[in-house]
Amino acid sequence: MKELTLSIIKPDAVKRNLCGVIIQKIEAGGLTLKGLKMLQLSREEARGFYAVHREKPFFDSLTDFMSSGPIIVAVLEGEGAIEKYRGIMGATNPAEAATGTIRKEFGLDIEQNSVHGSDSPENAEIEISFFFNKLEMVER
Ligand code: FUP
Repeated sequence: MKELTLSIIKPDAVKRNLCGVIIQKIEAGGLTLKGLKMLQLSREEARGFYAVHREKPFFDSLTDFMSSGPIIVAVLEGEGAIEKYRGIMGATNPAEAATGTIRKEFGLDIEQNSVHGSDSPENAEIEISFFFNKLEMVER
């Protein structure tokens, strides 16, 4: 089933000029770009995006990091896009991620792990609408 998911190229990866190679891996993995833009979240916006994690010990550090520099947000489309993209990303902790995954190749640590991807259809819908309106997503 064709599905949509939200991808974020995080500040650590944008800073190191890794946007191109990461998008290359996404496209080579069979996912199609449906929307794409660069922006920088405010601290409050980052806290809103990660609200589900607000009770976690890493919440303050994570949201400071996510608002520390520009990010690229993208809507990806494909067959089983949510699971497919999580496979391309690799495990949350780069040290545990499989060879060839984005997080294994580029992630610095469990916080600065280069990319985000939605983990369920419900969250994909919430996360896509956090960043994109209808005019910013193309039919293709
Ligand atoms: P994932 O879905 O793989 O991004 O992982 P989680 O939803 O478990 O975590 C969301 C984000 O919180 C991760 F991308 C990085 C951050 N995190 C930490 O900073 N420290 C931790 O111990 C766990 C997660």
